[in-house]
Amino acid sequence: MSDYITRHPANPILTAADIPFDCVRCFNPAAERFDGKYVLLVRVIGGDRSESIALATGDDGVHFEVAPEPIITPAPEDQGRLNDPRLTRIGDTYYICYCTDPPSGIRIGIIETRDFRSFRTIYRSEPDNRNAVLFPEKIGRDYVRLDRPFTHWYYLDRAYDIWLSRSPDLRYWGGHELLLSYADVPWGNNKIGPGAQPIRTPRGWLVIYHGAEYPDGTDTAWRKTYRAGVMLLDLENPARIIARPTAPLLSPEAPYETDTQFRPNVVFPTGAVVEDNGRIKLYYGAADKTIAMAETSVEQLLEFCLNPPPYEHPRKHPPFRPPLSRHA
Ligand code: BMA
Repeated sequence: MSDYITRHPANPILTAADIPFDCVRCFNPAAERFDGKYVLLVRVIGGDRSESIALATGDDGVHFEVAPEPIITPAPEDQGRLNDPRLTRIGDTYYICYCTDPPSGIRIGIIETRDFRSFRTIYRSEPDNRNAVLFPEKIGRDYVRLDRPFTHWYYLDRAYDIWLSRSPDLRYWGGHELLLSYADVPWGNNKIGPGAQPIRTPRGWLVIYHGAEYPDGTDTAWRKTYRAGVMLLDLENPARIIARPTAPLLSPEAPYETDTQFRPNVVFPTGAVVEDNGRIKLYYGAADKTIAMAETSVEQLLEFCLNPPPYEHPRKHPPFRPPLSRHA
């Protein structure tokens, strides 16, 4: 509970028990509205560790019914790996950015659909990239996406930043610019990545992202903490950060977020639905096991960005290289 966001009392709103096919964990949902309903695309892990995406629909954004079969399954070259979808509606078309991480490399892809029945893959990146999300409209002449390429060379595999890319047609991507460096996020000394689809407001684009923090310089066991944060980007040039509170928006505290059964201390935001009155439902994976939702509003997030409260993060370990962002 904070001045800026409130967990829903029904959390977790979706668990493995709600999935009508083989599922041991479900989390990291994409979220949108379609045909008058709330739609979640849910990352599902089966008992044999297989991955697929389930379709959940509902009328109130809290209670969902899950379709009896997965609606998206990995392509043969994905070797069973397809996960962490993000949904963006542009006009009448819905675009699903997803990630695949077989041994041949971690890639992002874009699937388009108009009806959540037939799906067409329109783009696959080179390795290594993860966590892509599209802006809901063209900005200038281009479609714009945020993503998180990997920096393996030189910086000891621990320097993951958010980048911005542009495309005339969603198939060919270029104009890559660094948006935010992990080293600028005190609670993200390892990685950051874009989360939910950007939200247009009169003051700028609200972008909810995640940050991962190592307690120290090693990662031999699962000891990272994942939090959600928010920043405000310029409407015309979203590669420019207007405001970014130092404090996280949501940190793992609730029992379903700190649950030790699989990966404790994970809040992983992946989808947001904005109501006509400016209220926002933020959907996120909790402890890589269940799905939770927290409520906020455009007004609250703008207030958080533009009048940020003082915050000092108890840094557990310094970042592995200095900040690089131009606008932080
Ligand atoms: C990230 C991704 C997410 C996952 C998160 C927390 O690196 O793998 O799919 O939810 O870690 O484990």
